[in-house]
Amino acid sequence: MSLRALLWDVDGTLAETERDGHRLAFNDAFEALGLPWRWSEARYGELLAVTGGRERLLADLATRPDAPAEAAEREALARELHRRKNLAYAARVDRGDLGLREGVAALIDEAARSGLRQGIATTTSRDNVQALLGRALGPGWLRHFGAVVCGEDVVAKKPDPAVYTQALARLGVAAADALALEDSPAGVAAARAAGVAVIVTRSVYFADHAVPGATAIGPGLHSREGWRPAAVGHSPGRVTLDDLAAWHAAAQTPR
Ligand code: XBP
Ligand code: MG
Repeated sequence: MSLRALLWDVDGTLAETERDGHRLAFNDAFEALGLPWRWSEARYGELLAVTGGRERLLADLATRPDAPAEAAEREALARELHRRKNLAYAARVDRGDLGLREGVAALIDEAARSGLRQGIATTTSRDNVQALLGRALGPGWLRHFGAVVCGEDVVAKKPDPAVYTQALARLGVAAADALALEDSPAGVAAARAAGVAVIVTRSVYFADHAVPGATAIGPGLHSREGWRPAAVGHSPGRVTLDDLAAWHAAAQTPR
């Protein structure tokens, strides 16, 4: 069992999209529909327990006395808000508000040069992935990824393992030969349920959360410092494929 594929989460892992992108875009959508609601950073952090933007809206609407009482009306409102949120998100990405986290582009590039397969396994939509990666990596971004599995491709979103099992199937790689990169407890649970080892790059919203099942946890790919267990590479600098291969190998060893 050797490391043959990297499976990337998007939101929180490739970029800090939640606080600086989706949250603000949801607020843009509330404003555009003349609604007085706004999600603070803290409230959005609570709502992230619900994966999926439309599902998150429905969870919030269920708590609001000034939201429509009828379930069908709430559904329609959530759909329209979510549609507008995604347009606002794309506009924010397009004007350069959301760059990739440091170390991400270098690792994608290193993995590609080393012949590793790479896939995306995300709860968000293909349009949102296209907006983010098209802007960050350029129009040829898709050539790095043999599988892009998004929220609309599966019946159940994370923590369900479906995005991971589909990505593995499309890449033709066994779960034991892949490593997932995630930031959230739900994402880690999804990868583990698919039998894939996971490393966690802490994002702002999940900086302190317990993440049971992770093979390694650290502050981000930009630095080898602060990782548990420690990265194998001794020089300071970014996390490299050697570090990932060592964590992956350790995860395969029965304890
Ligand atoms: C990401 C999500 C998504 C995004 C918003 O989770 O839960 O819902 O917050 O995107 P993960 P959509 O990083 O674990 O994949 O509005 O397109 O759902
Ligand atoms: Mg995430």
